Formats: sequence, structure tokens, C-alpha cells
Amino acid sequence: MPDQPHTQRPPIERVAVLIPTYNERDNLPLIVERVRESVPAADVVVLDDNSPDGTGEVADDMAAADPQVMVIHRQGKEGLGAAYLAGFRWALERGYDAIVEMDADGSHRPEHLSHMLDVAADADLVIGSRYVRGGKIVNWPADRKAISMAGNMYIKLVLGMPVNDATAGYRVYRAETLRTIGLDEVESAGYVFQTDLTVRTVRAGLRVVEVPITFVEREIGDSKMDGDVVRESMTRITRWGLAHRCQQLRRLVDREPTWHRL
Ligand SMILES: Nc1nc2c(ncn2[C@@H]2O[C@H](COP(=O)(O)OP(=O)(O)OP(=O)(O)O)[C@@H](O)[C@H]2O)c(=O)[nH]1
Ligand SMILES: [Mg+2]
Repeated sequence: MPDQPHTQRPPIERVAVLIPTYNERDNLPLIVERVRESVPAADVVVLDDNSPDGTGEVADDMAAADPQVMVIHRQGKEGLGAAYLAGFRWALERGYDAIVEMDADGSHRPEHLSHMLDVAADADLVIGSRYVRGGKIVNWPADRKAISMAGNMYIKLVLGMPVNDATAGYRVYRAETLRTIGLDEVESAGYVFQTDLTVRTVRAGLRVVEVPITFVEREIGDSKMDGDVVRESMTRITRWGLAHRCQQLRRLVDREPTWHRL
């Protein structure tokens, strides 16, 4: 997206990598180990929704063995957005400078993170993007790719957003960004949460930078994506788009017509 005037941003010293989990017991140790190797200074915070497969206990064991691994246990499955909101509040209260979103299933390669953090030195939100030059998707069936690409095109069109991968779940937020956009007003609890926060960040006039990543489809465990996710996203995005256009129209109508002055 076009460069906005660069403002002086404070250095990023403390980083929290938030990993939401629901039934990821086999994936979790692998991803945590990769994050700890790739960015040793970063703390890892698992956000588990009381997974029936015992992911929470696996996380507890890792936390007991490593002071840089922490766990937030939530009561039950309330959605990805709700888990992230709890994690954001937790990290903001503890003074982290940058807060990272990363899936547990290996789709978001921790090996990209160091570069994303470097880019965040001069950005308010860094998105690990599949849909900029150099971005790749490995092992997605054609229909899944088509749904994701069409969804992103729809978002660009309806919301007039200059972001190519607004649904992406691999991100670095500066703490100040999360404070500015106001988390208390966010209602999206499911996957549409990602688009919601992208829109809020762009509309707040903050600097969003997309860096290309290679997204790798999960090899272990089951997806939590379903038709409801797509339906919820489309309904909300259409509603936001209409509300935005109505607002623009109202502003236009309220403006004093120039022919009055002729
Ligand atoms: N805490 C929490 N985590 C969730 C919830 N739903 C999904 N997740 C986690 O969010 C991440 C993304 O979920 P996935 O099922 O991989 O969704 P996806 O990446 O869109 O779908 P796939 O391509 O099939 O993997 C994973 O780490 C999940 O375990 C939830 O309700 N609560
Ligand atoms: Mg996944």
C-alpha cells in the first residue's frame, strides 16, 4: 500500500507470540520449538480453549520446562477472535512492544518471523501475505485457494481496502496499534476477526505492510474452518461495506452544495 509519512516508532524489545489452539496436541510442541529457535528472545503464549484432546496439558508441560512459554486457559471454544482478544489484553497489560498472531498448525512458518519483526520497525501492522509478489501457498486444494482469493478480492472491492491478504492470520501488531484501534468495540469472535482488525487499522490511518510468506497447509490435525465461517465473513463484510458507503453518501449530502454560492 502507498507509503504514509514515516513517524518515529519506539524500538521493539519485548515480543509475545500468541498461538491459539483447539485440539492441536501433536502440532503444539513442534511449532513452539520452531518459534523458540527462530526468535529466541520472544515469549510464546498459548491460548487454549479447553481443548478436549488435552492440548492445554501439553502446553502446561512446556510452560513448566521453559519460562518463556506461557498458557492462558480459557473455559471453552469461543472462537479464534475471542481467544486473540484475551491474548491481546494479557500482552498489553504486561508491556509487550509487539504482539504476534500465529496458527499452531505449522501453516505460519516461524522462520519468517524475524524478518516480519524487522519490517515492524517501520510499520504499525505487518501482515504475512499470501497474495503479494513472492507469496506462496503450499498444498492447498484448488477450491480452497479459490475461496480465499475470491474472499480477499471481495473485501478489497466492497470495503475499498488497499490490502491484498486481509484475511491472513500471520501478523505482527505493535502494541500501540492495538491500543489505538480500541479492542473494546470489536465484536467479531470468529475468523472474520482478522478482516475486522485490518479494516480498523487501515481506517485509523496506520501503516500496514504486507510481506510475502510461504503458507503451508497443515499436515497434522483437523481444520476448524467450515461453511459457517465463510457465511459469517461474507455477511459481516457486506454489512460493513454498506455502512461505509452510507456514511460516505451522508457526508456528501450534508455538505453545502457549491451552487448556492454562485
Ligand atoms: N483458542 C482457539 N483456537 C482456535 C479456535 N478455532 C481455531 N483455533 C486455532 O486457530 C488456528 C487456525 O485454525 P485452523 O483450523 O488451522 O484454520 P485454518 O488455518 O483457517 O484452516 P486449515 O487450512 O484447514 O488449517 C489453529 O491454531 C487452531 O487451533 C478457537 O475457537 N479457539
Ligand atoms: Mg490452519
